[in-house]
Amino acid sequence: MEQLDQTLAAIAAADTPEAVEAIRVAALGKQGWVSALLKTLGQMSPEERQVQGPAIHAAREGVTAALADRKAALESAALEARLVAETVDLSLPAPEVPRGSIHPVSQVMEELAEIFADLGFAVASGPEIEDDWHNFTALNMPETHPARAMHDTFYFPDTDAKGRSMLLRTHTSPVQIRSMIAQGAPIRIIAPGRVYRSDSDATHTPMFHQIEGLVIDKGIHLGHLKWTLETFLKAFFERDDIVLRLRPSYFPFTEPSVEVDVGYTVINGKRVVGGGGDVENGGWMEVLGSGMVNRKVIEFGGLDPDEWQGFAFGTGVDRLAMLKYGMDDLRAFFDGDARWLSHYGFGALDVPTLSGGVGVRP
Ligand code: 2U9
Repeated sequence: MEQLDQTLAAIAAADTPEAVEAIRVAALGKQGWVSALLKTLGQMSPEERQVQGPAIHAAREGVTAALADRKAALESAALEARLVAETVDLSLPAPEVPRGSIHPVSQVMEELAEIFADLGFAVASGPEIEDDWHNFTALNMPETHPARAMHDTFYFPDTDAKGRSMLLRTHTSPVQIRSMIAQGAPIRIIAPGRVYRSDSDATHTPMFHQIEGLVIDKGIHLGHLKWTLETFLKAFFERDDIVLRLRPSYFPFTEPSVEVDVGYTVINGKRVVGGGGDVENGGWMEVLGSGMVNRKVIEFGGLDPDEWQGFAFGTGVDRLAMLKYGMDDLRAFFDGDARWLSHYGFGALDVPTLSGGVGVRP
């Protein structure tokens, strides 16, 4: 078969995968010569077919095998050529790696999540753009409540479809309201996140980070609150000599309300959390607000306050970070200064764990 010899010669001479493919199409493709020969079998006499049939099929198999061999040979030659051409110089210096660090706020949020997870708290989140019902009304701050004015709220110009004023949440409390409504009781959550107030000086930024906690169950009392906060502060500041002072206070969402001070000791002119209190080189600083959840707030959350009680607390994450890691200007937290970030930032592998200590420095 002349065509077979020509095709086999062409395959042997083909030096690219594209050339091999072109030969395959010319021989085995729909319009190819092998396919044309196969079609002639139908018109042949049985005797003729007995001779031609095996010959044509043998030609097809021969071409198919030659194509596969040539393709494999070309591929292995191409791989060989790449392996020779591509070299890695292991003596070269390592390439510049992207430099970055975990912001102290992120690190402290992780530490807090770790500590509270160990106490059985889940992390809840919610929208930063809120309506005034979830941010104020449900927290026992009706429209005329003076606390609304005190929050220096950023309002949006338009209301939502239900006619409610829209705003940037002034605290993370609406997250707990949404959780109560969505999941009912019992509840044990922390809500960390960004909050916004129109306020700006050395100790206030228009955006800051809060963490709030909420426990709702049967028979919850102030003793549970005190134990939880003491356990949390000991784990966070990694010292056992943490002393708390609970002072009566007022928040619309809690009744009674309690402000929590922690004892500090003055060491080299700096306040260090731990010890302290009413001793000569010490004092008290406020670190948390808290209280028993107001009955009205439990009702707004869709629960029966005669059946369910709870405690709640709130504090500033940025301030906790400053107290633990010794920064003195809150504004630097949000300047994005690379030198500040490399000094105070954490390595990506410094994952806080209770077993390894939640505050290991790089
Ligand atoms: C629900 C019920 C009660 C959360 C609470 C505080 C006290 C508090 C602020 C202190 C200064 C945070 O950093 S700060 O701005 N917070 O004092 N927050 S009790 O009470 C809640 C929250 C949600 C449903």
